[in-house]
Amino acid sequence: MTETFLSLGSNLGNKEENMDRAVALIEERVGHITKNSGYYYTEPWQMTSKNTFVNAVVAAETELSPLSLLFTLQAIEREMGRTQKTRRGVYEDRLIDIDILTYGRQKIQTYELTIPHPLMWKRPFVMRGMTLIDPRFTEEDFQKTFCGETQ
Ligand code: PH2
Ligand code: MG
Ligand code: MG
Repeated sequence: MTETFLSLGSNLGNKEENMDRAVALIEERVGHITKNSGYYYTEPWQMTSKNTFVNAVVAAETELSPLSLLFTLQAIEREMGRTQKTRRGVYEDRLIDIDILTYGRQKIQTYELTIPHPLMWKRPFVMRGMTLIDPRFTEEDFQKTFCGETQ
């Protein structure tokens, strides 16, 4: 069993309902959700859009391998109607986006996956969820916990 932190976001359609559905599907297919930041509202970060986001961070206990986890999350996104992710490298509005932040303490760098998520420290909409889960999480603590002392 491995604890994985996931970031969720929606800025199209019925955002809260999209998030509820994604959380239910994660619980069903990924594993039991043990930590949940709850929903919070954020302005689009590094993208031009008038659609405010609903974001959340959750942690689930999973038996899936990192790659199966990725494919499972991508299947959930597809089933929920997500089409393209970026257009010419620019972030698009989306019904649902689920990103893997961490997978245990593992560092993974393959063609498909970079874990921990390389941008998580820079993204206020992710760090807000982390600190809602545990107010003691600072970027420094998190780096130590998930990336080792030296990074
Ligand atoms: N996701 C992005 C880019 N920008 N901004 C907010 N507020 N919330 C997001 O989930 C988000 C974003 C890329 O996936
Ligand atoms: Mg994303
Ligand atoms: Mg994504």
